Amino acid sequence: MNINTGEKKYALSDSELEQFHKQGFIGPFTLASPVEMDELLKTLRKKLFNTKNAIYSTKKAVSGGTNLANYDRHFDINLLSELTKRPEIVNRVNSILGSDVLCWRTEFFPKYPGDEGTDWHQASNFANVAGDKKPQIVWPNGSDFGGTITVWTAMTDSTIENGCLQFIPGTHTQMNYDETKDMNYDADMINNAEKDGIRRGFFGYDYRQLQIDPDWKPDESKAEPMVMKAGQFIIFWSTLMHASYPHSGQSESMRLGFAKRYVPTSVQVYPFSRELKEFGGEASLINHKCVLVSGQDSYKHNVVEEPA
Ligand SMILES: O=C(O)CCC(=O)C(=O)O
Ligand SMILES: [Fe+2]
Repeated sequence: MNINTGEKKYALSDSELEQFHKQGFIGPFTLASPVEMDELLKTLRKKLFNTKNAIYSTKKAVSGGTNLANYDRHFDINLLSELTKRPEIVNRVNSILGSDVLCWRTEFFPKYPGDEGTDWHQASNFANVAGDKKPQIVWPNGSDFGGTITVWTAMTDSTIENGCLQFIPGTHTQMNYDETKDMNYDADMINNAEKDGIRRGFFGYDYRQLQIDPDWKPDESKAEPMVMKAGQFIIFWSTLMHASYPHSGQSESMRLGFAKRYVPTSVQVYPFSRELKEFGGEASLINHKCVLVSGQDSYKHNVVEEPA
């Protein structure tokens, strides 16, 4: 079955694609107006509280920051499933990954007033926080690089003051972190660490533990803030050096991002894992599927939810 195979109205232009390959990200683009996104978020909040049908609700999933309770709610909330398939997003992802694309994970990234920023990090195969240290995505033999395309949608305004994303352009082709190294989870670390004068952490981990060179430091002088209006989204390689500012607490409202992660159908998702153990929680992957958001799946590597 096919979806999103018609006219690619929102495809990236040649110059946008060139820019994407050069800097590792492109955007922001607009999905909805701030008023529309605000309405959507109001509806969504009520649904998010009802975790009865959330696929990871059965086992321990701690709350606060990013964690398993924030993962993959597109399986039980239609509104989120629809978001992952929006042509404004998928057409552009197709320009990068080709016509046959899976969404394999969605995640919320909330920052409440006073919350620390997100550590600088890069993710290639996502073994980084996995308790079993197994790669969560595996590209075909011969691929020179891995990673996933992340589409991060601002569900609220995202500003320097309330913790917007930061990128270091052009850093997506070389990993500064070794995802096979161990990282300790410690919930007491959340909102409790300062790194080079900035309050930052990785939701209970310290991402610096994965550094290939323990003495290396990201060149923050090259970092760019990704200021976005509610309803805008940005597209980036997970291998791009990215982080976020702390929420300064000057404003009372939270910042919320909804990340959707995409790979081509040739990629194997969770090939070695039957459960997720990360961010202090654990859950079975038995109800996990990849969602085909465009084209077709001729590889059959993964359990795939096809369009109705
Ligand atoms: O929103 C954030 O602070 C971090 C987001 C992130 O790391 C991601 O989407 O991969
Ligand atoms: Fe990330």
